[in-house]
Amino acid sequence: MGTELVVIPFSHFCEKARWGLELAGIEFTERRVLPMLHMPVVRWKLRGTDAGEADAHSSRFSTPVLVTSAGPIAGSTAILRYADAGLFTSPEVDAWVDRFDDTLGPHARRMAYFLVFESPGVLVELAAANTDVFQTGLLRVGERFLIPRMRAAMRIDREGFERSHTVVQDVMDEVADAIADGRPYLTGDTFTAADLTFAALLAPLVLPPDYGAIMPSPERFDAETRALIAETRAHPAGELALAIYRKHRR
Ligand SMILES: N[C@@H](CCC(=O)N[C@@H](CS)C(=O)NCC(=O)O)C(=O)O
Repeated sequence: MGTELVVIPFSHFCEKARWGLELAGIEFTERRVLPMLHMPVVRWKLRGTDAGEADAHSSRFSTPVLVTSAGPIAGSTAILRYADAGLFTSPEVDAWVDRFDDTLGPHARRMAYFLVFESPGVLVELAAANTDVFQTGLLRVGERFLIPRMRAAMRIDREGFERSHTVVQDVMDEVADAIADGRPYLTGDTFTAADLTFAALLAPLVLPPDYGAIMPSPERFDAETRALIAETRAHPAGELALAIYRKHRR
């Protein structure tokens, strides 16, 4: 059996792993599952191992999981390290990656889901574009149960959105400060895991054209959301994320 990456296709943590594997030229197939449907699949893939770890924002059975002939590897950073340990060039890089995983990732996700849930039809469109007819059909009938569950699990409401927006802005300002001397990458002249992680985890808010799943176009959202996307893209940290996508994602 070949190497398989279990993903929630539009998830930015999954994009981070997928990007790392593609960049390293590792052959793999994707098993694309919708939120909640990921649970039995990941449980099965991790059976008999102690791989996977819950954290403040995700369960032990979260995606991505890479299933290799040597066993499963759970978590986007472990998969990125497996794909190319050479991207982790210094303790400074490790620290940025940890910071993005712990703050930018969960908070950008909460913002993105909030915006999707406020835009009727977008979640089903995401499923249709990135999974199969069966899962899309299930979502069509189950959406009204799934969305409240996801809202409760990740505290996705207007107040949470505002709080997360502040956190994301703080991280973006920190990134802008780090590159204010004109350096092309977060830690200097070399592209590292910090840059890849930052770009992938900010991606749902800047919607880069080369994202590894089909995402909604900004036109699919209301004026307020389109303004937020434009503002995020124009921020020096948003510009960095888009530049990293342009240079390193194909
Ligand atoms: N720290 C984990 C976080 C992964 C994560 O939060 N994955 C989300 C998708 S964006 C997920 O599968 N959530 C469902 C769950 O936690 O069961 C990583 O870097 O891989």
